[in-house]
Amino acid sequence: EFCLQCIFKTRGGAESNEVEYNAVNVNVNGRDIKFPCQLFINGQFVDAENGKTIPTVNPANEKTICEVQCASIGDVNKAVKAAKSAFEKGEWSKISARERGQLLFKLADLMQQHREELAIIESIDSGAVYTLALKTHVGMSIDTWKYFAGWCDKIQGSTIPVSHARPNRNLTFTRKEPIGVVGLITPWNYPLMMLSWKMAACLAAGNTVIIKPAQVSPLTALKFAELSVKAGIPPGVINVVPGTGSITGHALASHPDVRKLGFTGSTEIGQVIMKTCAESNLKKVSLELGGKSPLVIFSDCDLDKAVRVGMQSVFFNKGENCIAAGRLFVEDRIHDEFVRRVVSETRKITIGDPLNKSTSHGPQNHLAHLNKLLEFVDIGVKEGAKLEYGGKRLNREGYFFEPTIFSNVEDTMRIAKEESFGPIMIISRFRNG
Ligand code: TAP
Repeated sequence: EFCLQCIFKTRGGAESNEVEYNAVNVNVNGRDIKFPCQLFINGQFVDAENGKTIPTVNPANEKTICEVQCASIGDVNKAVKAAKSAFEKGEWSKISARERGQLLFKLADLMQQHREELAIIESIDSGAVYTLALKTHVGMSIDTWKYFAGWCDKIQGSTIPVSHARPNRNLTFTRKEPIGVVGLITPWNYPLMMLSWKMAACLAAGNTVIIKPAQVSPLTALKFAELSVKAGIPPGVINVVPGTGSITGHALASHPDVRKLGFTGSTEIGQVIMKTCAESNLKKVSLELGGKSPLVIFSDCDLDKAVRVGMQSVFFNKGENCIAAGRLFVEDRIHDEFVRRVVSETRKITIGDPLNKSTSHGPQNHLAHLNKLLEFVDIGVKEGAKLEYGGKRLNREGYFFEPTIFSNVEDTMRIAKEESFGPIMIISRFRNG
């Protein structure tokens, strides 16, 4: 007989479930914080079988925070085996939907208790401004877990009134069942939130998961794994395999025992993933890819508000935001005034240490991304767009990039078509009527 109490009892009580790991200890703003840097497989933190590691760097000071174990193909195989076993015969497969919900609520509560720690880790690992990390990266993750915890016992099928083939009487109904082992591959811009959006729904439905976080920002996923043990989530239900996309991610996408793959990232890699999923075992696949959303500003707008909203929509989370406004179309009657005001307001943005509560704009997530933004600016200038403001790396340590504004952008230009994924405002003029 399996029940929540049994899980808690066999695993040492809901509050006292602890897991051992090689801790990374850091002191940030006078606060001691510890987190794991190993793979999390079958409820335990372990080293990669080949001992390979990847350094993870604090983008605010360019210093290595720690070396994180990098999962090999063999490690992915172990994680999939653990997830399959947990799904088919573990405690997870035997508890009721309501009990599953209680475990997820418990996990959300623990995230709430550890929210400041999680926000600090997110901030040093991804460059997110601490106040934003607390509210958005972590706060929205907790909300997501609570929301999906509530779904666990509400997933139901329907009965369908088909015509009877007389003399038989048929009962036709649907039953929604978990699919099994799910692989998740996430990007670096909102590490914990991406994990939460993908994983919470999977677990609520009763699946087991293996996640490969982005190699440049894996730390909150590992801290989360520690909290999942504290919450009493059984071994094998959640597995975290940091590593590279080309080896670890590919091993997950191509694994024959993974039944579904959830991916968020670039359109190019999305195409690769879809092909890999098809060629391996035709696993189901969900892709959330790039975009270039427009924000249209008409002359009868409240200009102060339009400037505020325009800046938020481009500069939020230093532009590393999948719902950022990729282009702004401003009606010609207010165009010049809009550009003047937006430049003047952008000058006032406080750029600096993301842990400092007065900072509103932190460093870009990692060096390769910063370099891509500098290249994007070069392309814009060469194509003839007008660089109104910014466009340069800041002359200080850290991957800081000036919030940037381009005007006179034509539809045919590359900067009008490609996503920068950074704080670069692309303004085009339009005539209304
Ligand atoms: P990608 O380069 O596509 O990477 C996303 C994830 O895929 C990373 O974990 C990456 O591993 C992994 N990966 C790379 N190659 C792979 C392969 N061959 N097989 C399996 N996995 C592989 O994107 P990114 O640079 O991290 O994120 C930025 C992009 O994500 C932007 O273009 C943005 O549009 C998009 N994005 C979209 C959304 C939504 S909701 N639509 C949200 C956020 C971001 P590594 O860590 O080794 O790179």
